[in-house]
Formats: sequence, C-alpha cells, structure tokens
Amino acid sequence: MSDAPESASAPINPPLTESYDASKLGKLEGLEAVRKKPGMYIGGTDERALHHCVSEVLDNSVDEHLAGHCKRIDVSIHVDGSISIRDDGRGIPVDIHPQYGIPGVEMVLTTLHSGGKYGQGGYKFSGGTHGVGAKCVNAVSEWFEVEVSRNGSVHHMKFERGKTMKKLEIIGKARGTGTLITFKPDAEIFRETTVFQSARIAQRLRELAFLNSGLEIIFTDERPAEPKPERYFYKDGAEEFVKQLNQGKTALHPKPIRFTKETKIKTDDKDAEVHVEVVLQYNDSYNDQVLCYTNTIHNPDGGTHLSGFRSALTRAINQFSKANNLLKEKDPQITGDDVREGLAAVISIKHSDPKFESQTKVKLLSPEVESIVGSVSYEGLMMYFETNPPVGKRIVDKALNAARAREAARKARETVRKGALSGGGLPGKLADCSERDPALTELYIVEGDSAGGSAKQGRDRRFQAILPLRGKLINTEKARLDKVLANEEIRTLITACGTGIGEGDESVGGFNAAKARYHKIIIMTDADVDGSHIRTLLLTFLYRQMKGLIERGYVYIAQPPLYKIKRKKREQYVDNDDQLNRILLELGSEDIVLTRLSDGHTFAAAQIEQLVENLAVLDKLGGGVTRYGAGLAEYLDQQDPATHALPRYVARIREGNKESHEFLRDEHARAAFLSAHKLNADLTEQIEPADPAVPAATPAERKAANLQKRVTIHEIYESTEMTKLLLALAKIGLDSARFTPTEQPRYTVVENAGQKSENKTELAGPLDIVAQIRVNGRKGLSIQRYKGLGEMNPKQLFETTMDPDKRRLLKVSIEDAAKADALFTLLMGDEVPPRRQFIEDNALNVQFLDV
Ligand code: 0RA
Repeated sequence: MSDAPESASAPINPPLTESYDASKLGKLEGLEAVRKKPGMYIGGTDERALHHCVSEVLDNSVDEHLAGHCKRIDVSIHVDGSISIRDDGRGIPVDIHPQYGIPGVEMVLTTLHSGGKYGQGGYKFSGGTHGVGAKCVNAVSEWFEVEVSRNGSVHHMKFERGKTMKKLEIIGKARGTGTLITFKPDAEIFRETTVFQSARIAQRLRELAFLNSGLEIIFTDERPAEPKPERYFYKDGAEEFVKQLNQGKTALHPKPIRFTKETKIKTDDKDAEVHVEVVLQYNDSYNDQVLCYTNTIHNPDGGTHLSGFRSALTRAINQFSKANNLLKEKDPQITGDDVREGLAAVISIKHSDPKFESQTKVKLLSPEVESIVGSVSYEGLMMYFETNPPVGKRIVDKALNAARAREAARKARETVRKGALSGGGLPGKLADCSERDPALTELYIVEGDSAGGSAKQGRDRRFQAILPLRGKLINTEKARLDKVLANEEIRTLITACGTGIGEGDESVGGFNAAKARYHKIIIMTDADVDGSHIRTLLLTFLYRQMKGLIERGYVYIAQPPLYKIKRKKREQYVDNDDQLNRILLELGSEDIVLTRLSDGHTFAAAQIEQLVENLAVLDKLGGGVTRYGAGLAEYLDQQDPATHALPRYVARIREGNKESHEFLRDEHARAAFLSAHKLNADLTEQIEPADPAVPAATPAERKAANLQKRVTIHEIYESTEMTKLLLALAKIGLDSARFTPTEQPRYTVVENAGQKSENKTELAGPLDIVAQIRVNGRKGLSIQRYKGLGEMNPKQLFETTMDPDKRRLLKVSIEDAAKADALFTLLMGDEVPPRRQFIEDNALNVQFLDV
C-alpha cells in the first residue's frame, strides 16, 4: 500500500484547464448531465434505478474484494432513507492529482469519464461500471458523504446534488483503511419513490456473498423499531449457493459437483483473462435452475457461458450413457431439456474484458467463453462420472424419465389444445363478459367460490370476466407438465386465457400471445398467507408457461383494502397501515382547538394539519437518535440558533453501568472530541486508552483486556431531514425553541369544543401534540380488518377492488419476474417451514413487482 504519487493518468474528458476552479466548473457541468439525463447513466428514475444506485457503489467495494483488498462490507439503511456502504478496502486515493490539482477522491466522485488513473482502480475484473458508478450516484443524491481511511487518517468530503459542499479534510486518526459512502437519493430525480426495499437489497447482498466466497457482508435496515443485522458469509461460495437453490428438495448426490479453470486469452489483440467456476447439483424436482454471472453481475438471459455449459452437459451425459450401455433400444433420445430436469447450477465467470449484448448486461456475448466453459464442463463431468459411476447412473435415469415424460406432456398438451378448440370450449366456471375485443376486456382470477360469487354479482359484465379458482392450485414447481395439465383448475385457466402454453408453436399446443382473450389478467386473492401462496403459484405458472403474457404487461395483481373504518356516519376503506395512521391523525385533528399558551394563539385547522404531519415525521426520524440512548426532545434542543442545523453526531459513553452521551455538531466537533479522548476516527466502538502512548483498542481487544470505558460515535444521518422539519414547524408557529417538557404546560388541546363532551388536555411540550391527537383519533372509531375478499359484499368488492376508476392494480413486470424465479423455487419447494416463514415475513409483498 504505497502512497507515492500514483502513476500518470489518461486524458480527461471534458479537457480541464490548469486552474482548480476552472476544472471544477467543467466537472460540475459533467454531473449536471447525469441529472438531466438520468436514463443514460443510471437507467431511469424508477424503483429499479434507485436500487441500481446501491449496486453501483457496492460494485466498487466488491471490486476491492476481487482485487484482494477487502474482507468485509457493511450496508445500512437509515431511518431517513439514506444508505451507507462501508468497506475495509484500500480507500479511495486522497493524494492530489499532479495534473488537475484536486484529490483523487474528488475526481473519482465528481468527474465524468475519469478513466485511467482513478477510474478503474487497476482492477483485473470489474463489475464493469467503467468508473461512472459512484459519481453518477453522487449526482442524483440530495446529499452524499464520503469518509476515506487511508495513510493513518480519516478524510471527509460532502456533496449535495453532485456539488462539493465540504472539501476534503482530515477529521481524525485512522487505524486501518477503507471507504464509507453514505447518500440520500434525491426525490427531485426519483419521483416515483426514494424508499429502498430491504428484501431487494438483501437478496443482492446475499448473492454477492455467494459469488465472493470469504467476503463478509453485514446488512442492517435501521428503519424498523428493532433493527436486526443480517450476516452473509459463505466460505464455500457457489457451492453453498447451489445447496441453497436445492433447499427443500432431495439431492441426487450429497455434494455439489464443482469445476474451475483459469485461462489467459487474446481478444481484439488484447490480453485477457478468464476464470470459470461451475457448480451443479441435481435434485428430484422437474425444473431446472441455472444462474449465470459475469464478474458477479447476473445475466438472466444467459449467453455464451450458458450455451457452452448446456451443450457440454448434454454431450457428457449422452457419452456416459453410451459408454455404459444405459440406453435401451426403445428409449427415446436424451435431449438438452431432459438433462436439465432437476438441475441446479451456478456458472460464474470472471472476465477482464467481457462483451455484453446491451448496457443492462443481461446476456454475455464474448465468443471465446463458449468453448472455455464448454471444455472445462465436459472434462469435469466426464472425470466426475468416471469416479462416481452410481451418481452418473442416477442422473442418466433422471434424464431418461424426463424424456419419457416429455412424450407424455406433448400428448397432454395436444389434448388441452383440442379441448380448447373443440365445441363450446369455454369452461362452465368462467363468467365471461359480453365485449369481444380483447384489448378492452379483463379477466379476474378470484380465490375461492364465495369471493368468486361476489365478483360475478358486483362486476361490470360488459368487459369484466370472472374465473373463480377453488382450493389449492397444483404446485407447478413440483409436478411435471403432464400432471399440471391434468389439473382441472389449470386447464380451466388455460382455456379461459386462450393462448395455449409453453414452448414450441401453436401446432404443438405452444403459446401464442396474439390469441389472448383478455389484455388484463388480474389475480385477486385474499390478503393472508394462503392468498399469497395462491398468488405465487399462479405467477409461477404464468411465468413458466405463459411468459408472453407477463412480457406484454397483461398480468396484474388486484389490491383489496386492508381495513374498513367507521366513525359516526363516516365509513372509509383503507389500503394499508400507513394510510390508516394518516387517517387516525386526520380524524384526531378534526374538531379540536389547539392553543399555544405563551400568547394564547389558537391554530387554524390547516395549520394543525401541517403541524401534525411534520411532527409525525419528526417523531419517526427521531428513531435515528433515540436508538443511541439520547432523548429526541433533548436532541432537538441542540439546534444551532444561527444556522438552524442539528448535531450530526452523538458520542455514547458507557462506563460500567453508567451511561452518558454528548452531541457533536459536525465533523470538526467530532475530530476535537476524538483527539481529546485519544480515539481513532474509523472504529465505531473503542476504548479510551489510559496511556496516551497506547492506541485505542478494538472491541475484541477491549474484551480481551476487560477494559471499562466504551465510547461509540454515531452519525445521525437524519439530522438534515429533521432540520428541514424544524424550519417548517417554526414557520407554522410551533414554539420550537424548546422541546424538553417544562413544568408549566405550553399547549392545550380541546376536543369537541363547546359540546357536552368537551375535553381539555394540557401538554408540556410540542412532541406531545401528536401523541394526544392519535389518542383522540381512535376515540369512537371502529376498525374492521378484512381478512378475505369474502368479507365484502358484491358492491363493496366492486367499489374497492374492481372499479377501474377507483381500484389500484399492480402490473407484474418480466424483469422482476425473472429475478423472482429464484425466489419462486425457494417458495415452491416442499412444504418446509422456511418457505412458510418467508411468505409470512414478506407476504410476497409485491416487492418484485412494478406499479
Ligand atoms: C480508485 C483507485 C483505487 C481504489 C478505489 C478507486 C476505490 C474506490 C472505492 C469506492 C468504494 N470503495 C472503494 N475502494 C477503493 C486504488 C487505490 C490504491 O491503489 O491504493
């Protein structure tokens, strides 16, 4: 790790002049481009692009790991919706660039196309962000903060919407090296949502840990009241990945088969390097799951690595069965489809110069990879069969069974097709609509006969068709196609849709989207575990057999309301808990008189509404402070009268069973605190050394030495948001000079003023206002929770869930469905507790679906 001037750099675009300020101007323009055309740089402004930002930053840390410098990555989502990614890599260079006169870290984070010197960090293999990653994220962040531990110091910089707000500065001593990046996505850019989905991020982190054995990833979502950190660490990476894919199924051989190869090649006259890792294990199911990665990026559409592997597998299994006379005269030919039945595999290649079909890297094109993966797979498999002939025989048996079933399925499909075509055709259970133009019609697939009955009565029969499904649908993951097609519910569904199913063209009963009888197919199930199970089964079936419907955006999920609330004459449907909370506050603010006692001012209704809204958010963000043992009111009272800013850090000091804390205004106050206590800046928990000559101890060292005084410093990421809220509250007239409760009451709330039921409450501080209004909101209120669709009458069902003017439908997107494929397998395996737990935890939260 030398910090001698790092070697000369490639030219920078746009060309920069010699002066620092001039060059800075050029760069700002550069990042403006990202804000103007986010689509070009981060692939849009939707929820996927939002999560893509996390990947961009993360990829840099993973690159550090691939280069052998990083062992651990910590990812935390904070209460205000910002996110931190910390790694223990080398740290982004901080030395001044000889040519441009600015620190490397500033170049890395503000200069577009800064290839060369700081662009790729000299990585052999890289997620391939070409150095645009972190700076684009910087550009689309409301604020972006970086802390680099390098050369024994912690360096700090801060940006807002890509502009440098605080230049690079040393804020303390560093014990090790690494990079900590925290950013809050800008709502001006991400207009749909800026809310990170925990499950989505967790899935990617786990995947990264699987693909990078030995890399430890810790993930904490701090938004719940009691955050539970999760640790992803796999000593045997891809092998454990494959075992995980097979969880809940029976493996045909206990240990996954693994082969690897490292080759040097030439592409376009450039030297390149390719590392291949293939891991596979057969199970007793009827589907295949082969996941492909290039430099840890998932390639859902496969590519040359996949095709090389597939043909090698078919060749090897046929070769082995021939050599051992395992095929009988009357046996059908074993095809590629047959050898993949029950296969779980991960193909992970690292390539120094990979070529992809598109920006999105869904498909690998590099032609040389096909034969490299092909030969290592063929040789590996033949070697394995030679040393494990019984396993080889089991695999051949399995493939033979598949070949026979394929015949049976072809016949079954034909009957289904004939059934659909021959007279009358449509199933009796289907209540069809009168409109004949598919572009105008919709099919509701409804869970249960009783809800089906209500839907039939409530619907608009001109364009809404209803298909009730009774009981449990067959599990398409666990049954072969011929069995699936024998299932009554499935046949009804296929006939109703009119498209046919599966691969191959229509003449063999294959899928044809042009024949779709409805352009909206809406899944309507109960909001409980069984409902999500049925929804998942339906999606699995549609994804595997009628993918074209999802691709065309024909598949939707209905969202019935979760509650009905009643107060006096008022009745209202409520979609979710957030909305319920909002309504409680709304109801609680109705007919109240809120008085500020200092001067007798009473707030207007509109002001109360705004006060309550802001105070409720403040209360929620307060979790970012209270979790460290400090009180919210006490914290808010630290507001700087001049700048209005709130402290950014809190130091927590624990000594025996005594605990205290100290707020630290900014990074300078933190630096002063650290140096006064002789502490490092890059360790979150350490011991104040008794002897100044001794460096501060890590938690492990402290434990060993049984030291007493523990000091932890925490950044309060929520401070920016809370400062904004305080300003808004002051404008509305809240006396926010003091939040700590006082002896004398400061506000009064009078409910039902002037009526018999008038009720007056005195409040000691501004934070009590929301609590009081919530209590008020619940008075006289009845809340009914809808467990099932059947609890609504036909009229209610139509009004809440089926009326095109009022309903909210979620569209199922194919990209997300492809990602969810792995999940389907986890969900659809045997009836094991983890699956049920998973459904309960996530209620298949539509987290993989687009609105
Ligand atoms: C440029 C050059 C080097 C490292 C990095 C960037 C780097 C970037 C990020 C972003 C997040 N974590 C990171 N870690 C490192 C090479 C540094 C050297 O040669 O010492």
